Amino acid sequence: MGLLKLLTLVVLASLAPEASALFAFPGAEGFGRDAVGGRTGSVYHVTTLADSGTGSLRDAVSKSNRIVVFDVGGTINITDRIVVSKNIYIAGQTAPGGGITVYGNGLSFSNADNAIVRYIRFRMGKGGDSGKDGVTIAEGKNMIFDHVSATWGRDETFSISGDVYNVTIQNSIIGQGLETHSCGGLIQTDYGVSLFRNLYIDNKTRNPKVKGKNDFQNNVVYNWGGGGGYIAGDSDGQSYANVINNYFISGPSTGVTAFTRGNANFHGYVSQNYYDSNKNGALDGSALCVKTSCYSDMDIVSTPYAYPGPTTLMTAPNAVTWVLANVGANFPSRDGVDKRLVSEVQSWGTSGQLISDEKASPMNGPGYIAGGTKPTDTDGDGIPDAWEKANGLNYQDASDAMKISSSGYANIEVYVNSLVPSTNGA
Ligand SMILES: *[C@@H]1O[C@H](CO)[C@@H](O)[C@H](O)[C@H]1NC(C)=O
Ligand SMILES: *[C@@H]1O[C@H](CO)[C@@H](O)[C@H](O)[C@H]1NC(C)=O
Ligand SMILES: CC(=O)N[C@H]1CO[C@H](CO)[C@@H](O)[C@@H]1O
Repeated sequence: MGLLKLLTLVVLASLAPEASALFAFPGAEGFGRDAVGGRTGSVYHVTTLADSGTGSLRDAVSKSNRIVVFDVGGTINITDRIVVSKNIYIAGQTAPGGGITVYGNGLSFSNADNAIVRYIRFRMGKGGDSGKDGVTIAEGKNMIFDHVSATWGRDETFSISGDVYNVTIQNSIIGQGLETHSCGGLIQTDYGVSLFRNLYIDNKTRNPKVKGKNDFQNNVVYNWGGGGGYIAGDSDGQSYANVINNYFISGPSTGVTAFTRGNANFHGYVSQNYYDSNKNGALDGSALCVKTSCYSDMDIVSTPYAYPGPTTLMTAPNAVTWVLANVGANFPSRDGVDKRLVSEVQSWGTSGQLISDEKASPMNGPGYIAGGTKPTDTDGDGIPDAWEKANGLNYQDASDAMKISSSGYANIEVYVNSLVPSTNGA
């Protein structure tokens, strides 16, 4: 090989990582971090809490290539399920007031390739379609869910099952699957799911149930029921999972150990997973032994799988502190349901329940979410005047929102991402 050709290759190789280093947003991690959302599309304003029609969330996600911002806050009551198109960035952090809760049925992200979904609550509830999930992904690729609160699924609450490639769920709450199924979710695909810093809570079973290629780090699992906490596969097929620095805390409904139903087909790299089984009102668990007996007969491997892991890995006790302080749709603020769930964990074993009707829960349904007022946006491009002025944009020119900035992100992405933290963990 000639020297020039070699040099060219070296230069190209050193450029390549930078070119691909533009993650979905600053702080996007794991298999789904490359999702591009609506970066090359247009801005769509959600202007109404109505279930359908112009300006509704349903309409917003019905066509691909959109960055969805919210001019209103509050509860969007839906009757039918919402089906999300490809290349959508749902920027829930732009909502005024108390943010956005979607209540009454679930959402499908099947084939919603390149979805970016942040700071929004999906609360399906008993009125949703029987036998359906709160959030479903049955096929598709490159999706990332960040600071999402998903509860009250009638089948699974958040389910990924099928030919699904490269998905991350991070900093999210998955909880209170409704009885009789009461499931956190199946997470089963051979093509990569990352679960980082999530809270799984009050599900009878599948918190989660994992099959395939999976990276499970710094999660907190609380008050799983008799069906199990982390369920390792349990049938044919081969699974390859990292299970690192998670904390499992038993609650009033818990009657089985943290890991169940593993077998020799489930290959797990396990490290420093804490288990507090005594329900004594204090967080005083300790690390599980690194033996198949502590991990329900899974095949324990000695090297971690080289998956795209979290930038900052916390110890399991530190992950509990961080997760409880930051998890879920916590911007502009946490709602009553999430506050209640976090307080259940903080009872360290004495409070929490599995429910069959969200109205019968202590929260009595999704609660009231304040509407708020959106900041002044003269040109209506989704970026408030104040931010445009402070950042060298023209508040009277709507065309600058979708222009790509020197960062590689569209200007509006720089704005929506600036509203919330760009790092995870501490
Ligand atoms: C949605 O339903 C709840 C009751 O479950 C109600 O309090 C709220 O006002 C409804 N929101 C809208 C926008 O209709
Ligand atoms: C999934 O991500 C990996 C990189 O982490 C990439 O090599 C692969 O092509 C992606 N798969 C799809 C279907 O996009
Ligand atoms: C075994 C167990 O804890 N089951 C619970 C599962 O969840 C429902 C509510 O979703 C409870 O009612 C069950 O007791």
